[in-house]
Amino acid sequence: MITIALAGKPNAGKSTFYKAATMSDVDVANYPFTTIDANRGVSYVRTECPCLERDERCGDEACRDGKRYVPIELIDVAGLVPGAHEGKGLGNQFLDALTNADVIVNVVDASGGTNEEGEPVEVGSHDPIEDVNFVEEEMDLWLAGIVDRNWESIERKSRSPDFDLDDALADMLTGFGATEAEVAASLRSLDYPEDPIQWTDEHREALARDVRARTKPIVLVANKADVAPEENVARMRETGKMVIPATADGELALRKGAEAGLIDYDPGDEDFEIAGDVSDAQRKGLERIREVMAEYGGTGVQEALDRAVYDLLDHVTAFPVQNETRWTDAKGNVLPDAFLLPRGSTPRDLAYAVHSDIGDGYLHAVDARSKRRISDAYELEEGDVIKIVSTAK
Ligand SMILES: Nc1nc2c(ncn2[C@@H]2O[C@H](COP(=O)(O)OP(=O)(O)OP(=O)(O)O)[C@@H](O)[C@H]2O)c(=O)[nH]1
Ligand SMILES: [Mg+2]
Repeated sequence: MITIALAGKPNAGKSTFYKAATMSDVDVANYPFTTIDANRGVSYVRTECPCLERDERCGDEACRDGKRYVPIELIDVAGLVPGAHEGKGLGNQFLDALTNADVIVNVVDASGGTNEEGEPVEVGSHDPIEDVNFVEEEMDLWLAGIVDRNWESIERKSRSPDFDLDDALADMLTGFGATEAEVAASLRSLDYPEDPIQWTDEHREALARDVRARTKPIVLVANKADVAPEENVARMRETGKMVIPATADGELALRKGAEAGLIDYDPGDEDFEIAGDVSDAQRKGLERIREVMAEYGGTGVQEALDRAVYDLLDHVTAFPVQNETRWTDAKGNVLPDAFLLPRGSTPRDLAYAVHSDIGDGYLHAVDARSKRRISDAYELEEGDVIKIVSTAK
């Protein structure tokens, strides 16, 4: 499963985002370091369900009237302060929690109402731009530290006649979630001495920064958009990075309201409708959230997850079925599964994602829309419905 980690300064709203996105009960409070141990849970990215092309909607939890929710793993970690890679704040234990993340969502308090350490200050008095780069910087330097600490063993291995630098570095960096191909691409983009003994700190740091950028891309969430001066969001956007304005608090209120039957709202909707009896105070709160949604096209929580997976990681959703006419599995469930795969994946990759036996026994695949057999080299596209023919059941 794809893993998204929420990182950022203390008190920025990471746990609120997590709570809204997973609907699990975690501590949220207006002071730094509320979260100490990482929270892990299941959340979803939203896409269009192929059932929209058919007469009937799927009608299960994962598909709400054609809005399809595909599971991902979400991690909420302790707040990070500048110098964390050297042990400041809660230190680098939480950086370890980021090792198995595929993508990072950096939750920034765009309101400027918390300082560098996450302590509450007057709204607008801290410049959120300062919080944009330091997460990246801390991750880079933390990885550089790991590379440094492991370098002696690389030097030792380099004395062996069959030493290969690519392989040795790939071995060292797989723990960080880097694939062999990513390490090779990094090395191609850098200038360095052949002999590891001649590498300097600068060489190692350049490698760490490049590998980090390839393996842990970052989406910025401009949180607390409900109280943030508009110019703060605009200035965050001027950095050229992917920025999603959000109100995690607002999303949490909407999800709770929907659960209680007070409103009609599905995560990622741009608006909601009041459907139950609400008090005047509730109505006022909801209308305030609606204003923020109108300004930014939604609460931003679902959008941040979607953009992380579909844009930054460039994944597509494929729907394997057993019956290519009815789009069902053996039990008759319509479009029972959805898999997220990197763009460029083939039907065989999908078969392996379903089960390694199905992958091993892969014979061919059929496009359930055209009912035609598709080639082994076909690259899956968003929303493909695929029947896999395999010797395994
Ligand atoms: N106005 C506003 N406040 C928010 C929003 N999201 C979170 N908050 C508040 O910000 C404070 C911190 O929220 P948390 O979710 O605990 O922050 P955190 O980043 O997990 O903090 P640590 O665990 O200490 O690192 C709480 O008082 C939240 O209610 C938002 O969208 N708007
Ligand atoms: Mg927290």
